[in-house]
Amino acid sequence: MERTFLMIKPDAVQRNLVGEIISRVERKGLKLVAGKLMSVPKSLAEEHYGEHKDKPFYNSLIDFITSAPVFAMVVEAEDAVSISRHIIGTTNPAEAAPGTIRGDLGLTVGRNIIHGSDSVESAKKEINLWFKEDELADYEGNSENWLYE
Ligand code: DAT
Ligand code: MG
Repeated sequence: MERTFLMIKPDAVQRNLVGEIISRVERKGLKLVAGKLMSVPKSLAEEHYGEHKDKPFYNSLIDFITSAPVFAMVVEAEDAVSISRHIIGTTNPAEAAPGTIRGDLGLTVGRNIIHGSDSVESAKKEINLWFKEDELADYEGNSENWLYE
């Protein structure tokens, strides 16, 4: 089993889409391991988006992520990282496929609804950055036999 980090961004929280998005994640078969609504300290936003420090959109990205609460999550599945990137859709909602979270719910790259870790390595890093060990629930899901062969 693999874990990944998802974060419903301020635009989606403000647009009352948290339930819709968690519902899509659950329906896909991803198991919720952790979740919390939180305001993001600037230092956390900067560490999370450190790889984009030199990009022209960096400052507005940090302003956006710290502008209102986010809903941070950890989910688990076989291939959780790539499966969740798949249901999230490509970075720019204007180009994201219909049926994906960004494709169905967003319009512009600066307001693209949700973050998902892009590799197993960054998932580990981001889970550690956003959650304490005791916030992660270790439990047996009830539907595994019907999700996996
Ligand atoms: P992703 O979130 O799909 O992993 P990313 O890591 O390349 O995309 O970028 C992080 C976030 O930065 C992205 O979700 C939205 C913002 N962003 C990316 N490219 C952008 C651009 N060209 N203009 C404005 N914001 C951008
Ligand atoms: Mg990314």
